[in-house]
Amino acid sequence: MSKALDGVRILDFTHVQSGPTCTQLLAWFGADVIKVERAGEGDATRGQLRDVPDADSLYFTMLNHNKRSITLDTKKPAGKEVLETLIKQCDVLVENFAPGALDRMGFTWERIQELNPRMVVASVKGFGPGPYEDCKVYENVAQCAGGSASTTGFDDGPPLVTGAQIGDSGTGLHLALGIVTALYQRNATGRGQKVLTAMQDAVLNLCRVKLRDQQRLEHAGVMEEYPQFSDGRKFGDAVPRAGNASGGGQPGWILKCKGWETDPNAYIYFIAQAPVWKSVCQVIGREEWITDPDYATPRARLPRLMTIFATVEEWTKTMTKFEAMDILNKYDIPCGPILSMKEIAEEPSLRKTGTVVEVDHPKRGKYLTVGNPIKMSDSPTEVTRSPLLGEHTEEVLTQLGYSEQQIAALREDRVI
Ligand code: CAO
Repeated sequence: MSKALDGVRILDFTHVQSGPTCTQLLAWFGADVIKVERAGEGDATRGQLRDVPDADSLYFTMLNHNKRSITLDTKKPAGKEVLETLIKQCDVLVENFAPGALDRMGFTWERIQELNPRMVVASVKGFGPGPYEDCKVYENVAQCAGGSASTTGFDDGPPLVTGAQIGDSGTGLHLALGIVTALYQRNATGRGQKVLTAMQDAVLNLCRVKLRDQQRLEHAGVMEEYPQFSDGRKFGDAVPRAGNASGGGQPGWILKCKGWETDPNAYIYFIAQAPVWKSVCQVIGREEWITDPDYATPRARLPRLMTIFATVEEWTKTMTKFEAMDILNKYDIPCGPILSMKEIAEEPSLRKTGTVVEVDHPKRGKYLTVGNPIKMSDSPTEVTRSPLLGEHTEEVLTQLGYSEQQIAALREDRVI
C-alpha cells in the first residue's frame, strides 16, 4: 500500500532526541529519510546508555527507525559538495544543531535557497529569538524554561521534571506538523520556507492550561479546584504546583489501591465527574452525599475535594487498581490505572495496535519499541529497524549519481 509521504526525501541532519523523533515520524509516513552522520561516532546517542556492548543503544534505535544512514564529514570541501548534492535532491532539511552550527558549516538559509529554492529547512532550537537564543538546550532545560517544572509536583517540594519527554519528543512532534504544512503550502507557492520550533515554545504550548491558570489567579486570587483551596492554604502570585489535581474542570486525584504499601504503582486516577456524582456516592457507599447540600453540587464540593478523595480512597484501598477500574467503568466514572512500564510492555492490546512493537536488530537482537501513535487508514506504518552507522552510504551516493571510483575516493579521503 502507498504511504502518505511517498516521494518526499528528507535530509536528516538531526541528532540526540528532538530532531530524530520528528524525522522518525516522517519516515513512518513514508518519507525517504537519509540520516547524515559523522564517520566514526555518528549520532552521539548510538553510544549513550548502552545495554549491549558494541550494539547501538536503545536510545538510538528507538528514535531512528525506518531511516537510512550515511556518513559524511560536512566540514571537508568534498563533504560539502556531497551535502550540496543532497540539498539539491531533497525536499526537506531537518536539523537540531546548536544555534549557528549550520551557518558555520557554510549552509545559511540564503545558500540553501540558492541550491534549492523548493527546500523546506526545519530546525529545532532551545529558544526562539531573544536573550537565550544562543544557548544549547536539553530536555529538562526546556521543561524548566517552558513552565512545566514550576507547575509540576507538590507545593511543599521542589519543581519537578516529568518523565514524558515533552521538551524533545514534544518539540519533534510540533516540528513534524510544521514540515508537512510547509510542504502543503509549497504545492501552491513552489517555494520552500524556514520552519522553526523552539523547545521552550513547544513545552509552553503543552503547558497552555497553566498560563490560563496564571491569569485566573490574577483575576480571582484563588483557584478553587487546586488542592491549596481545599486545604485552606494561601496562594502566592504565581501558579502553584497542583500535585495530582486535574488540569481541567472535572476534579481528580491519584488514589491508593490494594497493595500500595509495597507496589509503587498500586494507584488509580479517579475523576469526580459532575454528571456521575450520584454513581460515585452509591459505589463508595456514601448515598447521603447525593442530597447533602455540602456535597450535592460541584461548587459545594470544591472546598471539600481533598476530604472527598480521602473518602473514595478508603474504598479504592480495598481492591486492586484493575478491580476498581472494572467497577468504576460499569458506572461510567472516568478513571485510569497507574500503569508501570513493565505493565505497558506486556499489555497485549498495545501490541495488537502496533503501539508497542517488537523489532529485530542484527547486533542487539529483539527489542521493544513504541510504534507510530498516529494511525492512518490509507498509510499504515511498518516499523523497520534503525540503520547501522553508514549502512546506506554507498547506496545513497550511487542514487545521487556518484560513481564507484568517486565513492572510493571519498572513502580514501575519509570524507565518508
Ligand atoms: N560533519 C562535520 N561536522 C559535523 C557533522 C558532520 N556530519 N555533524 C555535526 N557536526 C558539527 C557541527 O557542525 C558542530 O560544529 P561547530 O560547533 O564547529 O559549529 C558540532 O558538530 C557539534 O554540533 P552541536 O553543537 O549541535 O553538538 P553538541 O553536542 O555540542 O550539542 C545539543 C548538542 C543538543 C546541546 C545542541 O545540538 C543543541 O542545543 N541543539 C538544539 C536544541 C536541541 O535539539 N536539543 C535537544 C537535544 S535532545 O535532548
